[in-house]
Amino acid sequence: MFSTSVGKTITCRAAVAFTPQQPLQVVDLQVGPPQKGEVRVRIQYAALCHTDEFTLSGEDPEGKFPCVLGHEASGVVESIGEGVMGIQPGDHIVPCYQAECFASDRENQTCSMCRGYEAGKTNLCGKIRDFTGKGIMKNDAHPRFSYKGKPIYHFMGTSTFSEYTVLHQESVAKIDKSAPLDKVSLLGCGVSTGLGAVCNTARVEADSSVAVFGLGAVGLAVIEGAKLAGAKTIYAIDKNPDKFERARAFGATHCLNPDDYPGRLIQHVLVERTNGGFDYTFECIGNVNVMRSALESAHKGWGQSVIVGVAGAGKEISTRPFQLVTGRVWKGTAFGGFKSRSEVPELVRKYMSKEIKLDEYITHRFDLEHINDAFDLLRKGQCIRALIEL
Ligand code: NAD
Ligand code: DAO
Ligand code: ZN
Repeated sequence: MFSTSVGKTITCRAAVAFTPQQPLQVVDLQVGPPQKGEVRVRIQYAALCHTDEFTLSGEDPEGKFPCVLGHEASGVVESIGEGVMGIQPGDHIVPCYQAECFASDRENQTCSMCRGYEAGKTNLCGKIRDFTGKGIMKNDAHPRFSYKGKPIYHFMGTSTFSEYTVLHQESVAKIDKSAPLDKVSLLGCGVSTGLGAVCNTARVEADSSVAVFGLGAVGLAVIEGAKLAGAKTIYAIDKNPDKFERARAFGATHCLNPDDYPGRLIQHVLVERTNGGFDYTFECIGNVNVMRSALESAHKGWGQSVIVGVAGAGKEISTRPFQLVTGRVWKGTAFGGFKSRSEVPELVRKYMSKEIKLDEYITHRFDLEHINDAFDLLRKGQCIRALIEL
């Protein structure tokens, strides 16, 4: 089906972020053929995540402009470069901003974080990170995108707001072809992150108490994960009360708006109401003040607080050290601790067997030409996941 484009530059529609704080421009973009170790993908669906908006706002120190944003998506492999192992044209895939490298031959060694002793300690991969962080490809240190002869940078090694993108093979999770590509696109970021924060990072146990700060897709997935883990009490906290109905439907047992307690620190309200605080708390906003509230809402002696939200450039967290001396644990998570290429296919299987939700997170659908309308909804807090069909 793609035989005429193989080895050639493709011109396709893509939403380009030329400068921070400006609407994306949907233009005809050139996408070069995949080089050694690369995979060119026809993106089918791409959702908007808060992190895309964060980068477009100019807050992300790694945001390199002009670029193609987008990192939560699904698609079909159009062609592969030399040396790509285990991926074929026609394969259905989920791009993974958090890479994972596999050993395939002597030339394609794994990084130290993906093998042996260290591999059991982290899902972070060091193989292509230096390049994805700079918006370029490892093979020649250039981007594959160009517009009017000028380079357009990649974003998070994914750049999914384009009909075609080029990925390092380390960023490609091959999935079951019978899975609906619209739904499983969400497994590229928000839902996987929330579920993994619960089951991999915190390891929430049955009958425990949980507080979730921020009820976007990530926070809802934390609620879903906590319910699956058998948590007895799940507090859902957000300044937007419109988020409460869905949070309850996902499994929240209590909903709370900090604005209903003027003049009080929300951690004091929560500790009082729960007779000492929670076993596990999750910050899913990216606000350093809320990160402190989440830590201080964790129970003295054993409570764990997980930072999931991404804070603005230069922001720092603080608390009184005595909060940690007295046994609270502060942690963070990237992609929920999942090893992306190995574990995304398993998450797809869980969706197919109805063990996890995805449909319920999709609140809006747009075509690529209307992507800025989707960003407006995200900024106003009016969508959970808006899906762009490409
Ligand atoms: P979102 O914008 O859809 O949801 C955030 C929610 O927080 C909204 O409901 C909003 O009303 C609420 N909120 C904002 N300020 C608040 C406050 N002061 N108190 C209480 N509630 C408040 O975002 P999302 O897509 O769910 O992402 C959440 C965060 O997770 C973002 O920071 C995103 O960058 C980050 N993220 C991290 C990872 C990771 O791997 N660590 C992965 C995906 C997303
Ligand atoms: O330095 O190896 C590394 C990992 C960097 C990527 C971590 C990203 C975590 C948060 C991303 C926000 C969601 C898209
Ligand atoms: Zn690696």
